[in-house]
Amino acid sequence: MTKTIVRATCPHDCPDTCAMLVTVEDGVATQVRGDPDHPTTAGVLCTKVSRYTERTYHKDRVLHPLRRVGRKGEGRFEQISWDEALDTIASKLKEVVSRSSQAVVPYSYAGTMGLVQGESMAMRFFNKLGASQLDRTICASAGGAGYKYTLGARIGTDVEQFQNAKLIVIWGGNPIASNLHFWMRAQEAKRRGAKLIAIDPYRSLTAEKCHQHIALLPGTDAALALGMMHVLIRDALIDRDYVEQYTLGFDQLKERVQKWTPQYTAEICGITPDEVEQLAHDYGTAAQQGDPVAIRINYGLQRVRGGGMAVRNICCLPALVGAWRHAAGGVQLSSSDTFPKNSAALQRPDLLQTPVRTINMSTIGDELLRETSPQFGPKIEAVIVYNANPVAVAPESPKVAQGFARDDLFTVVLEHFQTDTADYADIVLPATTQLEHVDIHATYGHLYMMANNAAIAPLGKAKPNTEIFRLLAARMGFDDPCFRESDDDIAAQAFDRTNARAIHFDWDSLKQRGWQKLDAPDAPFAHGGFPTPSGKCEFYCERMQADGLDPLPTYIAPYESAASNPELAKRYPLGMISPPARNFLNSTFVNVESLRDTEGEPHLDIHPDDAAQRGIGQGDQVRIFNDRGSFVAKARVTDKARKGLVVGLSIWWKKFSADGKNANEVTSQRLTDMGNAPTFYDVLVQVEKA
Ligand SMILES: Nc1nc2c(c(=O)[nH]1)N[C@H]1C(S)=C(S)[C@@H](COP(=O)(O)OP(=O)(O)OC[C@H]3O[C@@H](n4cnc5c(=O)[nH]c(N)nc54)[C@H](O)[C@@H]3O)O[C@H]1N2
Ligand SMILES: Nc1nc2c(c(=O)[nH]1)N[C@H]1C(S)=C(S)[C@@H](COP(=O)(O)OP(=O)(O)OC[C@H]3O[C@@H](n4cnc5c(=O)[nH]c(N)nc54)[C@H](O)[C@@H]3O)O[C@H]1N2
Ligand SMILES: [Mo]
Repeated sequence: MTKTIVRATCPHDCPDTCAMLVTVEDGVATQVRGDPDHPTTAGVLCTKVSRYTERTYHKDRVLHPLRRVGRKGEGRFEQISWDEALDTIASKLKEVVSRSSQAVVPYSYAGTMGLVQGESMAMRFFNKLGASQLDRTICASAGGAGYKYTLGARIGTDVEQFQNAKLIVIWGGNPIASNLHFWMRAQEAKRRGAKLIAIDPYRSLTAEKCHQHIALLPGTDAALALGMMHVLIRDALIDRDYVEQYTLGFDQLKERVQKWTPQYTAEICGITPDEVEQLAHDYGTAAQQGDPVAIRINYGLQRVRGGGMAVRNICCLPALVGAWRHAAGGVQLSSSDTFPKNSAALQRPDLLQTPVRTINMSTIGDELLRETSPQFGPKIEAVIVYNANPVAVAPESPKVAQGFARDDLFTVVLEHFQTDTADYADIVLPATTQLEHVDIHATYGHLYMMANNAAIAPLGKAKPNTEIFRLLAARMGFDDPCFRESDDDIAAQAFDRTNARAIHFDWDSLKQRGWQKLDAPDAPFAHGGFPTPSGKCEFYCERMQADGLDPLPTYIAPYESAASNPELAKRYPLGMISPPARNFLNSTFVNVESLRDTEGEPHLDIHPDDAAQRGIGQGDQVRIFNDRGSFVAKARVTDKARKGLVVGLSIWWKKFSADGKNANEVTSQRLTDMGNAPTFYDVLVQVEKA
């Protein structure tokens, strides 16, 4: 028997991007565990990924190319050969391109975060083809925009510093479920005497374990940050020296926050004035005593109309109190921009001959249902989906499903499994999992470049995304040398070695070692140096004004809330959010039995008063609905959900629920204030016993 240990990287869309050690016995991966030497992984994988072999060897893996034989959505397919599949796709694409190349649309997100399997060969292919570009907005673009306006780039506090903080504000995140290795640091800080505060409308697993939980109304975070700034300035809890040297627009900010008294703030946020006062005082006083104060902003607060502004306002806080002076102070949203990714080499935008339109992935429902028009261009005729499951995850799912059901649409899906989206495909192509291919990773939650070696040979007839697009490129007659590069060739170009942060990057040694930290400073903004046009933290931001936004921090109310839309709230009085379930990764892993069994079935958490008003008891099947659609779930009557709010942990595959639907039946395609992102948590519904 041969037994080897292979260095790999978790590919999933999670800030933690763990270093994995894969045990391979006689060509079979038998165990996946966290690398004990990797500082952020620290030998620990989440429950989901420690079951990665169950997913790779799952009996339902798609291991052959398939052609649809049933109706779209029905899920009946037959096996075909790779030659037949690729010939069918190439001839169909040539036909569509002869009318308009922009009628072809790629649809991908972060099924794998790998730079090789995630973006390289596929992007090159679509650039060369002249397909529509895709704006990849479904997750992080609202907050990303707000962060960049204020601080210049997505660079922040290193996760490895958080254990040294004396106060940690966990803002709009549930790290026990979705950012476990940050939570391990926060726990260490707690043991060393730090205070942990969660800001979340829901008593999540994390909120439950913090010292304090501020359960504000969804979509009101921007207001809370304004209220905090009011108190900090009023009570002189600011770092005058830092503000003077390294920020822009303090006087205008001071005037702006004048009206944001604790009383006014509290009314908007649905909390008490004391909570506003105390939060600001905890934060400002600790900072003034010289203690590191850190904020972990996550994604929960971004999925509402004013999501971008909320992140922007919060990003003003550390500069105001001088928290950036400490390595363990400041704010972390994402570490993405610390990585000097060489996107031009990976994606080859130069292959695109003429300018093309951009389709927003977050409104794919509307996009698929649009006719040809002078404003929007040609009707979409072909979609190639990879690394994504839009029929389950995109907002306003009834329209998404209707769009994918169009008989005159040609759909190809590259997948591991027969997902809700794959059910609508004309051709399904079997893709390899992370154990079967090579990749290199940047991350959004720590500062290590990560390598993934192939642990085992591809199962069945599966091929890596790169190889599939290589073969398609050859059939389309694309002969640029970049379409012949190997996965190793591509990985070797992933980071820009002329950038000081990646000066020591070398693919061959990274592959052997598994991971390597970027050469980045510990306290990135201790002495200012913000990558904004002014070089300062911009309380006042001219770029925002140029983009038609308020240049100063402000509050943008949700589209759908009792306060902002009382008419709608008469019919649909309950807010609804659908954040990630602990045992799923978006819609990935929902089909892994051991994990689905732990989650049970789709649930809806509802406050006892709201349940009683509707005659709903513990465990009742309920119907959740609004003008866009409806879905059913089992009621969990609990005060974890604040009154007026229901919570449906997600993202279920539609086909695993009682009525073949999920939470996205009722979410809307309206977009955020900046970044063109979806507003998944900006939803009013009514609930009734099913
Ligand atoms: N186990 C697991 N881990 C994951 C994922 C997963 O599906 N499962 N998904 C991954 C991905 S793609 C992402 S983007 C991240 C997302 O993970 P997080 O960044 O943690 O974001 P969410 O889970 O969307 O929301 C986190 C918390 O925000 C709260 N929230 C909702 N609305 C608001 C609001 O208006 N204000 C505030 N303050 N809080 C609000 C929710 O109640 C929830 O408890 O996690 C990644 N990690
Ligand atoms: N209601 C509601 N909707 C949401 C959210 C929410 O909180 N609530 N969260 C939103 C967020 S934050 C995000 S990021 C999106 C996530 O949306 P998606 O990025 O679509 O994520 P997944 O649902 O995990 O689907 C990824 C798919 O990629 C496939 N895949 C993985 N690796 C590979 C590979 O190497 N090759 C190929 N071909 N396929 C691969 C997996 O099998 C999986 O089916 O969902 C969004 N939708
Ligand atoms: Mo996400």
